[in-house]
Amino acid sequence: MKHITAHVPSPCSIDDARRGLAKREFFFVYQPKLRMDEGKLSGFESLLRWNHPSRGVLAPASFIHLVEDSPLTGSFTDFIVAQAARTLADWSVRGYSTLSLAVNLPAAEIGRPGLASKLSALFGSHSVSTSRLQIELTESTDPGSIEKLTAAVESLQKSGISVAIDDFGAGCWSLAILHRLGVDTLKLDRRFMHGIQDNANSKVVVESLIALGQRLGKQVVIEGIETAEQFAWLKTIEHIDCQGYYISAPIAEEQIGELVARHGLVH
Ligand code: G
Ligand code: MN
Repeated sequence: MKHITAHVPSPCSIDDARRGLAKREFFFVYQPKLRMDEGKLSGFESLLRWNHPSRGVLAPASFIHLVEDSPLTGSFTDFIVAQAARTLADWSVRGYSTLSLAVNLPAAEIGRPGLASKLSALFGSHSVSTSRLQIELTESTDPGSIEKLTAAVESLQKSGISVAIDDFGAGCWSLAILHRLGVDTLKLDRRFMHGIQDNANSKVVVESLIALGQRLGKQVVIEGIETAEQFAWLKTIEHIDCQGYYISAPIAEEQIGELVARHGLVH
């Protein structure tokens, strides 16, 4: 007798990711950014998680390599931006209209033709201004040509969307292309904050990178604030945003109200 067995994708393969997306196993957590000199929230970053049926909740590091440069990339981008539009629309209803939301997209994805007009239409349908969306370019994959990337960044900015370089200084391309890429924000890689209290040189590096970003007219975000000492030091620097476990770990959507109540919002 012939047995017919259903095809079960092996765990954490691209087929499994496709299955998980269809089954709504992917969700988002949100990590706040604090405008340090005002002590108020300026926005959140949405971070993808996979509630995997056999492996539990997974962070992007353990699955994003399956998605990037695969036929699934576009579906994930669509999922990420659709959720961002819904979340921002919900925040408007709740009166959090100054909060921005940052999403993470691989540099190669933002060059997708028509992304800017697609986002304008999507945000329009939710009556949300595109100016509340920020795209964080992650440099985990090959960004392709600088000319194409520059053009893609400009077309997003023309549609009102701001663009950040994520994990700035961690990889090889971000410093080399900084003078050519007109991004709005630099997010310093959290490794710069590691052991900063014990090393005078690390402090000089961070201060210099902040000055570099600010002299280029960019908003600077420092990631990876984990201690009271780091927090107290960064509070003395004007107009930077900070993110890290000391302020808050990434939280579920339902906990956002609590955080807004605790810190208040920037104007
Ligand atoms: O590079 P990006 O900012 O997109 O990475 C976000 C990831 O970093 C999240 O998955 C989050 O859990 C983690 N993260 C957030 N804050 C901190 C922190 O203060 N320290 C460390 N080590 N990791 C953090
Ligand atoms: Mn990020």
